[in-house]
Amino acid sequence: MTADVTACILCSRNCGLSVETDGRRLARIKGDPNHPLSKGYVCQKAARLEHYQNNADRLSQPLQRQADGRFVPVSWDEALTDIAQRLQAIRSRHGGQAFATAGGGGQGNHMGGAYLAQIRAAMGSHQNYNSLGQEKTGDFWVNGRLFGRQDCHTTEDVEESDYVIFLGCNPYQSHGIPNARDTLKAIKKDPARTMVVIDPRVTETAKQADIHLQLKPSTDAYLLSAMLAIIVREGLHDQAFIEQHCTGFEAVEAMLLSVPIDNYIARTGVPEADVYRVARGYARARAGCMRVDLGIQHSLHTTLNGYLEKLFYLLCGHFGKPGGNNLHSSLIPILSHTDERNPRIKSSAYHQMFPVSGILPPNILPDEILQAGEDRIRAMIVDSCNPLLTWADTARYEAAFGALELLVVVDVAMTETARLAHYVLPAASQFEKWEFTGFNLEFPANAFHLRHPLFKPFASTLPEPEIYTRLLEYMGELPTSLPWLSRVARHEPRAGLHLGYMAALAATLARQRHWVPYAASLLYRTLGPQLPQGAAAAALLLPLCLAYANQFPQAVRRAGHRGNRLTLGARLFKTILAQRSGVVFSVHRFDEVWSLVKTKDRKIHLQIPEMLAEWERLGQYADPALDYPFILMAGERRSYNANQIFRDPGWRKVDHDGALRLHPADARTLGLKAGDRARCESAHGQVEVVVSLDDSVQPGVVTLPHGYGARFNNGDPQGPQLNRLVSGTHCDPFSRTPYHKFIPVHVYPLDAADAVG
Ligand SMILES: Nc1nc2c(c(=O)[nH]1)N[C@H]1C(S)=C(S)[C@@H](COP(=O)(O)OP(=O)(O)OC[C@H]3O[C@@H](n4cnc5c(=O)[nH]c(N)nc54)[C@H](O)[C@@H]3O)O[C@H]1N2
Ligand SMILES: Nc1nc2c(c(=O)[nH]1)N[C@H]1C(S)=C(S)[C@@H](COP(=O)(O)OP(=O)(O)OC[C@H]3O[C@@H](n4cnc5c(=O)[nH]c(N)nc54)[C@H](O)[C@@H]3O)O[C@H]1N2
Ligand code: SF4
Ligand SMILES: [Mo]
Repeated sequence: MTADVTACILCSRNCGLSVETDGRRLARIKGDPNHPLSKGYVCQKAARLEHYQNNADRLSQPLQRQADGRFVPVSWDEALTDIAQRLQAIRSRHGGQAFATAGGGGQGNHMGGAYLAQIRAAMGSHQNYNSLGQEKTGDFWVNGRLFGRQDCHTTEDVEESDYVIFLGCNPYQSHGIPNARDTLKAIKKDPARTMVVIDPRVTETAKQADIHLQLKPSTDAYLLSAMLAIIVREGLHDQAFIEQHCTGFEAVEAMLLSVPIDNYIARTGVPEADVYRVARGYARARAGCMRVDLGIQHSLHTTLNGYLEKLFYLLCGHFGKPGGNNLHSSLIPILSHTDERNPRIKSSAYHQMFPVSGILPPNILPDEILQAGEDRIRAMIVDSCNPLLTWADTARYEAAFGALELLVVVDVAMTETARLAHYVLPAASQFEKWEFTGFNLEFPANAFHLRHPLFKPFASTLPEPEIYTRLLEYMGELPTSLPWLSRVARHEPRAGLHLGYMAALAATLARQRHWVPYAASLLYRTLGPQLPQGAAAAALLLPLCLAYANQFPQAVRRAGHRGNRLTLGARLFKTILAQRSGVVFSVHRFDEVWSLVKTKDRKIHLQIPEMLAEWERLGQYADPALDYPFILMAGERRSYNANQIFRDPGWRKVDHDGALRLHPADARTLGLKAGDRARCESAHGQVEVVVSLDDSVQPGVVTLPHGYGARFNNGDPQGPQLNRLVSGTHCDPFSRTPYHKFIPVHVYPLDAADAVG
């Protein structure tokens, strides 16, 4: 047994882990007390990571699909030669936009995405589809308008807040906030602090709350409008804050004065007194804070919800202070800024959909492959993503991916998506390579964890940095050796902190401008081999650390790092490489939030015409009058689901079927008992489910977990394949993010004889 440290890869918290390894096994897993953010905290899921590391679906060699559908092993050289040639042919015949990527990183791995982006650059493609485009891009778009750039990302200081609202999120299960269960317990225990949950279900978090507003599904826009209107009409908004920091309040105020408060509250089904109590309580709090997630991002009015939620804390002045909502700085730029009003930003061919933060929405992808005629997407690389199960409309994805001229899947395991690929390329697992994520979203103190490998990769697997660098070389975009840069890196004195190398790199890129997009691979090939312990892939962090320290020298120094203008970033890089449990890289002051606002006047622009127009329309929508007796919330986070990261169903200690939660009164009407099988049918498709009786859901509402339905070891689907129920058009008209939490369905009892085929 060997003791070591790493991090959990199952959700964006990436809690530090202290592990014991036994050969190729993760034998014991506990929280790492030395991790700067999680400080020893873990939830029950981390202990099961051995099922990710070792299971029957792990890939061990490159595979090529034959005409008869069988996969045969091929060498890396054969696979990459053929892929490179086919990509080049598609680029010269149809242009770069005929190529797209999907994924590029999951909950624990963003290293590969930086290298994959280079293939898009080589192809001249802007088509980047990933899962953020099916949940968060509406939010990012609103940030772009309010704060000036779409990468102005907001965070929440839940720990210091005295009035926390959890809106459409269930941190007890999904986490998303630091050390969620401990943090919730601390708020609950403190009589001076208030916890409000706004959720249609009595969730595990709602059970801990002081106040639960159990609204009807997808009525958040009405509830938020009513609360904002109450606040402004009662003069509880923070006029001094608005005057000093915002523009455009008049338009928002005019809208709020016209909101029919009683009517909107009635639509939500929440008792009126509770709505007034929360509006007043939050507005008057010393430090109010809002945490949101899929409950408002996978439900009706997604983008408007994001706008209203942000108005909530901005109008109350709960922004830019301890215990409020804030912006944060980023070491790893996982988001970019692609304002659709800029004529240089390219839209998709068929839907003419614009990217947000550089990301296109998965809901349009099948049409961009199947409907766009000559301008269609013909080739794709899918990395760290399983769209067949995770993106809306499984059947349509099967057709679309089946129609591609070239589909390459880079994954650690044989997935449903991989089964459709021409080439399946086996990646080393996240415990077999250097990894990190860009999920460093904290303010004022922010931390970064570069994880080192615990195990050697399987013989014929490769880490993504090697896969994509080789592909660039096979495509002739980069030479296989760069003797001068390599020599500079090799002969640099240790005390030089790689600054001589950086000057040489800059000189090289000034001469060879077409290599600029390939800086990650250049660093990997030339500086990489000189880094300690084989950390070659992490070389790309050097320029990021230099840029960060250059931009925020005081924040880096406050975090305890030393150095002058030139050396501070390079030292930070060295510390990140050396510190195996993670590093605090910045400590901001709260007033620095204003330097993170990127509008020209450094003010927050409250008036967003598109949102005001949609807000105006809100009053005209009828109650969604439906021919279906139930609303399905498709994609609940539970104790034993973790996206599609685990394939072996044996990882689950409970809820093996991913059961449908059904209210006991509804079960009686339908004649269903716990454990019975049923058919859940939407306008679009159907899945077979096992029923559990549960009075945490409202009558007329049912829920299913996501993360099920994998065909482990080529067997039958384990649990519901949710995305068979959803059409790609069931989405927010603006951001095109899916309405997974509002799917009208029927539930029919199933006889043993008539299984869903
Ligand atoms: N255990 C576990 N944790 C995870 C994951 C996982 O798969 N499993 N996935 C991770 C990922 S990728 C993400 S994005 C996060 C998501 O984390 P969350 O968004 O917190 O998780 P969900 O359970 O999908 O949805 C949150 C809540 O929204 C509520 N809800 C449904 N409809 C509405 C509505 O109309 N209005 C409101 N206000 N609420 C509504 C649901 O009842 C649910 O309690 O979780 C992360 N953490
Ligand atoms: N109906 C419905 N659908 C949903 C949701 C929902 O609530 N309802 N939730 C959505 C949300 S919020 C999200 S974020 C998505 C998540 O869905 P996806 O974006 O598809 O991502 P994951 O499930 O995290 O990861 C998928 C793949 O990464 C692979 N993988 C793991 N480690 C590595 C590695 O080191 N390298 C490579 N190359 N591959 C690796 C795994 O084997 C797995 O196949 O699902 C979405 N789908
Ligand atoms: S699943 Fe999330 S909260 Fe749980 S241990 Fe892993 S990273 Fe931490
Ligand atoms: Mo997500």
